[in-house]
Order: sequence, then C-alpha cells, then structure tokens
Amino acid sequence: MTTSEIECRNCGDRRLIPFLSLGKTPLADALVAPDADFDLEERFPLDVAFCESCTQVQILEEVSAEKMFVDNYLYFSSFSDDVARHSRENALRLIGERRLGADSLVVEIASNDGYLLKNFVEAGIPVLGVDPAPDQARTANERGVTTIARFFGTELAAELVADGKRADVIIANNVMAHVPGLNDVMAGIAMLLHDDGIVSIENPYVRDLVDHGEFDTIYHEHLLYHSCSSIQALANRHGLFLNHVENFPKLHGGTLRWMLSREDWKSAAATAFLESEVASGLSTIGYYRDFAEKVETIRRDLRTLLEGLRAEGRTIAAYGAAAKGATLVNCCGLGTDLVEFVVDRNVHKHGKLMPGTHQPILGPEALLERRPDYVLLLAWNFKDEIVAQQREYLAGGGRFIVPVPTPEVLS
Ligand code: JHZ
Repeated sequence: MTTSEIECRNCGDRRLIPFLSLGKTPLADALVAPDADFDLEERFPLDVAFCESCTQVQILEEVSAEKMFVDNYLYFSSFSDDVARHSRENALRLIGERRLGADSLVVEIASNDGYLLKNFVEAGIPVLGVDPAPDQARTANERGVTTIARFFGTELAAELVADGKRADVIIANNVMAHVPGLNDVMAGIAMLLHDDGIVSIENPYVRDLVDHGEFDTIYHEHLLYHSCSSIQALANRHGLFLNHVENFPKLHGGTLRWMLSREDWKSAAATAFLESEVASGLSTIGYYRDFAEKVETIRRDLRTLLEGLRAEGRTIAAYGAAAKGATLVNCCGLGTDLVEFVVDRNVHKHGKLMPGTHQPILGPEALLERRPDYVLLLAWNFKDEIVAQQREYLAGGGRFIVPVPTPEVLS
C-alpha cells in the first residue's frame, strides 16, 4: 500500500500511509430487517492509515454521516450500568470543581439519550444536548434534557453564540472519532466556549486499541483514532491547549479523558502521556505495521477455535449486537454456521439481524432458553458487567469466549 490521495482529517497533509485493510464490511450499526433483500446490503472498504505529519490514525473511506447516525441508528448509551456510573461521577466532579450552578451552561456534543446531561439537570444546572440521531434526541427531551437534533459544528455554534449562549463546560464523549469535519467541530467548540470554560473529551485511546488488539473497534463510524499528540495538534490549531489527561483503562477497552482550555498549562500526567507516546513509537508507522500482523493472528486463531468447537458438535451464540461485534463477525467471517444467534439487552435491536452475517438478535434470556455451549463475548468491554448478569447461564455449564487480545475460553 502506498500513500493516499486523501487529506488527513486533522492536519490536511496528504502523507497518509495505509497499514491495515479489513476488507469490505457493512456499516456496523446497520442492523438488518429479517424481510430485507440481502442483495441490497451495502459494503464499504475498511482501510486504516497513519498520517506521517500529525500522527493521526484514520480510515480512508467516508460514508455519509446521515446514513450512519440519522437513518436507523439504534445505539442508546443508557444500556450499560458501568457507563451510567462513570458518567455520573464525571458530572458530579465537574459540578464541584467548576462550581457550576443555575447561571452556568453545560453543552454536550453527541449527547445521545441524555444519559450524562441528566445528572446536571438533576442538580439544577442548565444544559444543552446536541445529537443528530432523532430517536435518541427525542428520548433525551422526554426525560427533561433539552436537546437539539443536529450535527455540531461552526454553523450551530455561531447560531448559539448569536443567541447569547456561551458554555462553561463542553463535553464531547465518544464523538471525536466520528466527525468527518474534525476541524469544524473543534472550531465550533472554541467559538462556543466561555473565555474561562473547559472542554472535556473522552475517546478510546489508539494505544489501547493497538496494544490490546482491539481491531473490531475499527469501523466506518470511527473515522479517527486518537492519541494525546493528535488531540493536542487539533486543539492548538484552534487556540486551545491540552491541560490534563486522565486514563480509564477498562472503559470501552481503554479510554482517555482530555481536558482543554484557553490557558496554556500542562499537568504532569499530560506531559507524561505525551512523552510516553514518543518513547513507545506511537508516532511512527512501524508501530501500526506490527499491529496489522497481530490482527491477522487474532482473526485466524478465533476462526480456528470456533471451527474446532463446532466440529466437536458444540453450539455457539454471541453476546452484544455492538458495532464492534458486527465488525468482528464480518472481519472473521463468522456466519450462522459458526455463531447461531446474538443476544443484546437493547430492546431496539431485538428482531433485527446482524449486518452482513445475519444472526438473529434476541434478548439475553435466550441464553437460558436455548443454552448454547459457548457464548462469544462481542461486547468484551463489558465483560465484568455481563458475566455478573449471566451467573445462571454459567452455573448451568455455559462458557464465555473473549475474542481479544487473544481468543480464549474464560475459565
Ligand atoms: P458498546 C459504542 O460502540 C458506540 P459499540 C460508539 N460507536 C462508540 O464510539 C463506542 O461505543 C465507544 C449491549 N449490552 O457500547 C448494549 C448488553 O446487551 O460496547 C450494546 O448493544 N448487556 C458511539 O456499539 C452492546 O451490548 C449489557 O449488560 O461497539 C454494547 O455496545 C451491556 C453492558 C451492554 O458499543
């Protein structure tokens, strides 16, 4: 693979070096209706590249955002207790540290169903959610979290500023990976931010993705894979500074929280993260080429494990109709011959089929009704939460398989 024709979404340079191709896959959240014409299901190339200039990792294909987040987007953040707990802690801390009150404004970009902002609302703090997914925005408004169903960028930020709004806190969690107009979003944040306001960004960390073989978190919604250096380059371009970094190693496979403001200072943690990225080679293409080899091994080993179990006559289901789950079953070629059905707690997904591989999606109670011998944990990021809920299935002799970092049967 050679350098690409497209521009880096962060710095605009054309020196993008592709290092991993996951073939052509369907959109990871495009669950399929059982009566759909499967021949019409769209697939798009999934190739990942590294920008030699600013170190930003990104995919090359760009599918329309409306297609991914407006039509048929069924991801509701409120289905994980761990995420709810993490979000509440974040909100309570911001309220205390920033002394937020009735005169403050907290804006969240990609606020989904209001899972995070509701904590500020309960404390009497004015909020504004922004999320283009219509069902999620409606749910948020119904629960008292004022939400605008639009994409965020300079256009919306300018309208809000003209309307007299400036944000004391802007939160952007699990969205900076999803935005094709990365600079437009950061420019909008800078525009809307109060002079002494702060920005809190969370996103899975590209270093955890690579080090733990989490290749299934690469899908078309995730255009960008962030590091401290890529976030710092982006922030500086818009007059903001990376002040502090916090690490949540278990959240979504390894998440960082980046705190930005207009003040140019850096905590010891932020400095240490930036230095360790250079020391570990994260800013070089070799790091990612090694990862591409690791991905091949995981794909092969997982198939071998599942084929071996099927050859012994064992039955296999999967847990979690997650976007990463759709990526995994498609990239590893896990059809219904290997994995019979998928269970998920999100009721909006029930009755649909997995993209590409077409396993039916059922409620988690199907594990007790059908008792598959093994369950492939597609939502491996919620391993502890899900295993704790499935004690009865496990007590009956069922076993979980985790696919990454190395496919293994949990003991
Ligand atoms: P989950 C999401 O990706 C969405 P996905 C998004 N693309 C993103 O950026 C990343 O996270 C970071 C279900 N579940 O959250 C709910 C149970 O059934 O890992 C979900 O359908 N029982 C914006 O889609 C799925 O599993 C449970 O007990 O890969 C998990 O999906 C729990 C906890 C979850 O992410």
